[in-house]
Amino acid sequence: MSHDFRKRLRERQTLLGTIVSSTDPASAEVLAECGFDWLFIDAEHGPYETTDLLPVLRAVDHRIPCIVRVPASEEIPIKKTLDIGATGIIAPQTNTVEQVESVVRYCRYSPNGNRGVGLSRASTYGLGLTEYVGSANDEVAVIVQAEHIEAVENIEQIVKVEGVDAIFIGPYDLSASMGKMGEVTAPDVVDAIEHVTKVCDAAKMPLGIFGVSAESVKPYIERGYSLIVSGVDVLMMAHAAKGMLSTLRSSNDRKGTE
Ligand code: 3PY
Ligand code: MG
Repeated sequence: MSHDFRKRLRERQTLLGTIVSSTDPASAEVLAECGFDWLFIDAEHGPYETTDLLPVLRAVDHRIPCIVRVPASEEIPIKKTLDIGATGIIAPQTNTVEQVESVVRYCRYSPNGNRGVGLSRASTYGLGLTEYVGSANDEVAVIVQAEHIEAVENIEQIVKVEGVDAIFIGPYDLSASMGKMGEVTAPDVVDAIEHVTKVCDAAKMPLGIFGVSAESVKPYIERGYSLIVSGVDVLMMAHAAKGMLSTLRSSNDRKGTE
């Protein structure tokens, strides 16, 4: 579905999103009602096949941009995800210029790439093929992840790859690649993020980052990051449930002592 997401991203607007990992469309539907600018549908770590993505997109993509993190930065998952109508993709574990260049090629129609041309939901099953192939290169967002120390080392070259719309930092994988599993605030992990930030800022390349809470991503909003991803559907449910239970249990305990 057509959205101005790519344009807003390239203008480096702040775009607030959250991760949808549940394949039940209810999860995306309820989050689409909450006022986010976009949804990050996680087919890398969520249990999604293409057939699970389809009902989620059908439920919400007319009202909110849906960017799908593909299970692998390979041609087939990228092609299928774009053909069912995703507004864009996030490609995980793109550590080298060659990997990033191939992601761009899979996402862009000729002459900018070699995305396969097929009749699919994105082109209204062929009824809108001419319009879709005419606009997709301008509208599909191509986001690659810097989430390994190798990507950090290659970032100066990666930002120069034509057709990349944003770099999305994965602090958890990055920390793991640096021998600091989960220590996303360890000084050398923070330094690596800072290096990516400086290179992207100098190249005017939009940046994104994930954090489990609002607090963890707030500094990045202030730093001018565009793609802000805070929280994961199932984890937010767990936190809300635990918070509610602890409120109920503490009022019950108080009653017991009165
Ligand atoms: C990471 O932290 O590795 C991520 O990919 C966040 O989405
Ligand atoms: Mg990751």
